Amino acid sequence: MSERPLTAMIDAAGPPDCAAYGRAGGWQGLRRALRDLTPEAVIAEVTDSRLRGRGGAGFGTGQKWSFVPRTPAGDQRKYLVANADEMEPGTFKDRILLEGNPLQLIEGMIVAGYAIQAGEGVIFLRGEYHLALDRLTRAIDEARAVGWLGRDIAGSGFDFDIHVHASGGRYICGEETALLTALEGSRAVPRSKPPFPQVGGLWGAPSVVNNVETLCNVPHILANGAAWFRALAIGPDGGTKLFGVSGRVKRPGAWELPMGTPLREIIEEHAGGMRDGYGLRALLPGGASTAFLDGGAIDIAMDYATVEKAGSRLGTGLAILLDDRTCPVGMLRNLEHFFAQESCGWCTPCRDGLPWVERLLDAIEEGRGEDGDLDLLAHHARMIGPMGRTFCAHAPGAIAPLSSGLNLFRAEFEAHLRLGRCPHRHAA
Ligand code: L3W
Repeated sequence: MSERPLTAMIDAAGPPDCAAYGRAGGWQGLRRALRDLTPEAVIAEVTDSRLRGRGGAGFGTGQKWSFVPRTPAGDQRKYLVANADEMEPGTFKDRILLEGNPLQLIEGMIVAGYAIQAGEGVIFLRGEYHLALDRLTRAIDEARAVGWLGRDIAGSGFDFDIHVHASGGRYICGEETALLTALEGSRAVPRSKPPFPQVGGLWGAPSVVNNVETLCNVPHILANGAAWFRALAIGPDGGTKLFGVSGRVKRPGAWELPMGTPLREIIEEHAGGMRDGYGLRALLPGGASTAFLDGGAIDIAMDYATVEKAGSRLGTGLAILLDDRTCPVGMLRNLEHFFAQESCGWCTPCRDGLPWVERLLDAIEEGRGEDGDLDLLAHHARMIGPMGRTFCAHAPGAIAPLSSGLNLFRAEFEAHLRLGRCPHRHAA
């Protein structure tokens, strides 16, 4: 039993085939689920493990599965969707799992499909992930050929198959309801919730959408038990997590570590610390749509509750660092440019508000800022930041770095206005 189960089989030689996967411990979780457990017992085991969604929101996985209505045996018009549309800036964890060990995801999907009694699984894959598409397609074909997919899997009477859908390429497709709309062939705009996908999802049928990393944990929970999974973590959550760092560190990358690993250990030991001549100014702990934390907050544990208490969110767990030689206003401008460009345009506050935010940041960074611009930015943040003003979390996610940045970088913002230029750019 590996203490790094998600990445134990990932190496430079490429992904294992079905036989090698089995020799290294694969298929045990699925065998146990199909042979020994009812769907309800699988859900109970996953709930007991404290696995929470690794896409960013951290919703309890077993709880999410439990919302799917039970239907008579044989009625399998339900869907299990793997969200592999990894487009969050600074986040590159699912790619490692997809390219490194696609069978782990496939096994997790079959177990999840059995738990909710779905007949079909879909992998919604980021369009640019060409190598992952190639490896997933091969792995699915091989799994089908040897009987792990298709009818009557391992003599259990359970039928399940998986298809891959390569995304047309918009950030909003990673939002679960927009993803389902895209799969149905329509323009990818989010739907209002409720109904949640678990009761009214793909083609109106009960559907569960889980992140790739979430599903990759499932075979290990079933093979080794919920107590083993809980014990992998430090603190209140279960399991390990792919944590990562980008920015001016010596070794940017991602590593599988216990849930709750101290942020200082991730940055200083695994990422090698800041590059010579650079200090840590602030960081986004879990992707571009999380709030900035001051560099002084480095001594927190990377678990959901602790990061929230510190004023941000664990998000995807891949931190983006801002160093002390890069302009925070310029960084925010880049982030808001991305979010404004990727707004799907469905709700007015998001469609019109984010480009306005971007224009204000452009002006301030280029020395054209005016008195009152900071108040106007704060006003926009209040208008479009709170959940519930828009159909989905895109605008609130976009506003998280802005609101926190306006507080944390107040002096830098004011210096731009006072000097009529970016102090960082001209000092360089
Ligand atoms: C039933 C309820 N189900 C919530 C389910 C819901 C969904 C999950 C999370 O994602 C995150 C954000 C960013 N009854 C339920 C319920 N659910 N209440 O739980 O739902 P929610 O609404 O909390 O979040 P969300 O809108 O699904 C927002 C992150 O996504 N993000 C980007 C992530 C990007 C990646 C990537 O590229 N790999 O992950 C952007 O906002 O962190 O927390 O399934 O159905 N009452």
